[in-house]
Order: sequence, then structure tokens, then C-alpha cells
Amino acid sequence: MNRAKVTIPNDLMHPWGIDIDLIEGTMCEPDRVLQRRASDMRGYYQEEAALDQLIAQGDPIHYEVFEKIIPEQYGHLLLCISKLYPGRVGAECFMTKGHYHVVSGTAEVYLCLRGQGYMMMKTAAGQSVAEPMRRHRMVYVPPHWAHRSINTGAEPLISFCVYPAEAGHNYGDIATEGFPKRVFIRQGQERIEP
Ligand code: S6P
Ligand code: ZN
Repeated sequence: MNRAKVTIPNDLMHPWGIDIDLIEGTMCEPDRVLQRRASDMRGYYQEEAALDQLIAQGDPIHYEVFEKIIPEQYGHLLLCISKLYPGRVGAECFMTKGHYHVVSGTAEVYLCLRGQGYMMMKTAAGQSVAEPMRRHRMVYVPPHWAHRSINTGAEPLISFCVYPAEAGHNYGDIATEGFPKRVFIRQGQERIEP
């Protein structure tokens, strides 16, 4: 029989659990809530003037991320709930900034709990994929793909996300170059352009 020696670190974490309301898409007692407002999104949308207008009208919260504090070390997994509010900047659907992972060879799982939209993904080589997001759908973001959520609906787009704790966020060229495709609602119709 193979009896490999199991070593236990001094900083062994105690197991824990939390309640996640899968209907509402909320996490009970998050340790941290990150909020991004319209004014945090300068440079990301095609219609700058429309974003300025939104900021002048009260600078609403664009999206929130509810997190548990977990060591950002290899071996752990980070988990959060990402809540992207519905709305448009001009004709363009509300979206998150989007990022690569600093450790670019790390993947991520998004389980959509509420709402509808897309997980827009791109690689540094110019590939682009818009994967539909809707309640009960899981999207797998493979290593090396930048990813951004886009809300095309009338209610918040809420996902439960899990990814390696050492991944980190690299906002890199996204503020300047963006993604190859954007999502708009024009005359009531969803359009992925160009
Ligand atoms: C983390 C994961 C999400 C996003 C969140 C906000 O890897 O992908 O928690 O951080 O949706 O998006 P962003 O692009 O502003 O970090
Ligand atoms: Zn990520």
C-alpha cells in the first residue's frame, strides 16, 4: 500500500461554509464588497459623452463584487459573486472592465445565477468569443483568455465565480484597446459589433 507522508502547514485553514442564495444571487456576510461606479469606467465605452452624462446624473453603481477573504496563494481558490447592474451607456450595454489574470495560465468558472448577457472573451492573439450567460448556465474561461461580463437584460446579471487564488487581475491593455467586439441594443435589437 502506498502511504505517502502528508505534511500539515502551521497556518492550516479551518474548513468553513457560507450561505449563498441561488435565487436572489446574494452571498451572506461577505468580507469585502468592491464597488465600481460609472466614473470608474472612463475609457471603456465607445460613447464617452453618454458616460459623462451618466456620471453627471448621480454616478450610479455599475457593478459590485462580493468576496470572502482567502489568502491569495497557490492551492487556495478565490470565490465571489459578481453583480452587474442593467443599463446602457448610449446604446452600449453595461459591462465590467474585464481583465486577464496576472498568472495568465489560470482559468475561471462563472455560474450564472440571474440575468442575461455575455461573457466576452479575447486572447492576445486576437481571438474573440461571446459566450451567452443566463440563469443556470456555467461558462468556463480557459487560461489566457481575458474576460468581461456584459448585461443585455433588464435585471442584474449575477454570477458566482471561482478561480485559483494566485491568479491576480491584469487590466492591461483593456482600458486602451478594449475587446474586439462590443454589445449594443439598437432599435430594441441586440447587436454584437463590429
Ligand atoms: C475575478 C472575476 C470577477 C471579476 C468581477 C469584476 O477573476 O473575474 O470577480 O473581478 O466580475 O470584473 P473586473 O473585470 O472589473 O475585475
Ligand atoms: Zn477573472
